[in-house]
Amino acid sequence: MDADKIDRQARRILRGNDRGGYTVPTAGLYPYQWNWDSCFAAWGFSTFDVKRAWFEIHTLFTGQWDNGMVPHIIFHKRADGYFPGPDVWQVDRVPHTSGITQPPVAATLIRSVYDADKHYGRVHMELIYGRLVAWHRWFMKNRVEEGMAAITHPWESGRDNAADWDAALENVDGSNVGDYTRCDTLHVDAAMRPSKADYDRYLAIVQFSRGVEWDDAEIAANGPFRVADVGMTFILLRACRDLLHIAAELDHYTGEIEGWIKTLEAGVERHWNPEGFYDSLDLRTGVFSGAPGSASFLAWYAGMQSEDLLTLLTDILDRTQFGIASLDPRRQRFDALRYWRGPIWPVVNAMIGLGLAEQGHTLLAAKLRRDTQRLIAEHGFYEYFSPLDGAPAGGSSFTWTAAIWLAWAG
Ligand code: 9YW
Repeated sequence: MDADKIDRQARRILRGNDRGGYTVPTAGLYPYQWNWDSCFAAWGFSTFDVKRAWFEIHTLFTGQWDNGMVPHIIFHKRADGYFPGPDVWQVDRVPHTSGITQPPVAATLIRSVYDADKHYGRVHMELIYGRLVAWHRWFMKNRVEEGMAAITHPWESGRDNAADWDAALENVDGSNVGDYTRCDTLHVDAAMRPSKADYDRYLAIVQFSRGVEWDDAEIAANGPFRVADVGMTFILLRACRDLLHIAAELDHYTGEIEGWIKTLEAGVERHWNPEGFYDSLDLRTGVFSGAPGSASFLAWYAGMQSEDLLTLLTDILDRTQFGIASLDPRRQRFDALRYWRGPIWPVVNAMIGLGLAEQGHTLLAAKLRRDTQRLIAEHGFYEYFSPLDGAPAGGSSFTWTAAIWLAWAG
């Protein structure tokens, strides 16, 4: 392995996906700015161009809504080849955005960028701090129920077609969405993407929320899909801890954030499925999803400890050579190449690995990092990979895979 050469390739990918202040996840398939991809991109940039890293964060927050929500896509300028675009979301603001959010990794990764740039970073932190607080406050007010973070659309989780959503989606009527043309299957093999039935339901949910003009209370009361996402709860809890750290460093009031952390810590307990893992649950029916997926293992990242979970993690790591499959390979619904129903995502490996290292599971963390390193070095900067043989899948020259290489795996 020529690490310097791979480093150079990774930097070239970030530069190549740079559209002048924001980075697209990959050309063609995802031609706009995505929320959590962008935060990972900033982390990657911070290893060689910290000014560019801050720029990425500022452009992301140009999409922030007045209510504090930071949308999952910012449509800065017109681009072809993506559906659903701004005309479908119909959000009345500029820059145009989608109407849903994504996992709030921002506070965590901004803290890392700041660590790489203590001197000039301070002013950026000051500028962005209030925006981060506003976003977290929006989450706590509108999305946190009994301490668990709810998603109103599978896309919000960042794990679009994960098995976690199967039962809840059954209750969404996708039969009246009208005609539409997908673009994702023009770029990538349809067998590696969510199904048509999934897409119909995704659109039905968008049409509902658009119909009530993105009114959070209305969506909470009557929206067709509301699931307490174990990944979202863990990521939000972790982000609140990092926000608290930033607040203390900048000498801001910390009481409100401390309260959020307590609420979410209590919520984490409700995610525990007695089958033996942290799980998502349908807030409309109270039923667990029964899907031990990669998000369950973000527990350590969120600052939790669990011996039971450690056993399950070791079991899964023994079965896959490249890290954590997005669904336990022993489950019937496991599908090695279909997006979030089996494949390994380097970005999730990185979050799990960081958490394990912080919680003292150093050997496991080192293994996960080495496995991810080998995966990327041998197979390239793809979007996701088969846990069975490491076969690459999805988009190529992928921003967050390159970023993870630079900041963690490489
Ligand atoms: C979509 C960009 C995004 C990621 C998500 C991933 C996928 C598809 O691609 O979403 O159309 O939004 O599931 O996590 O942010 O890489």
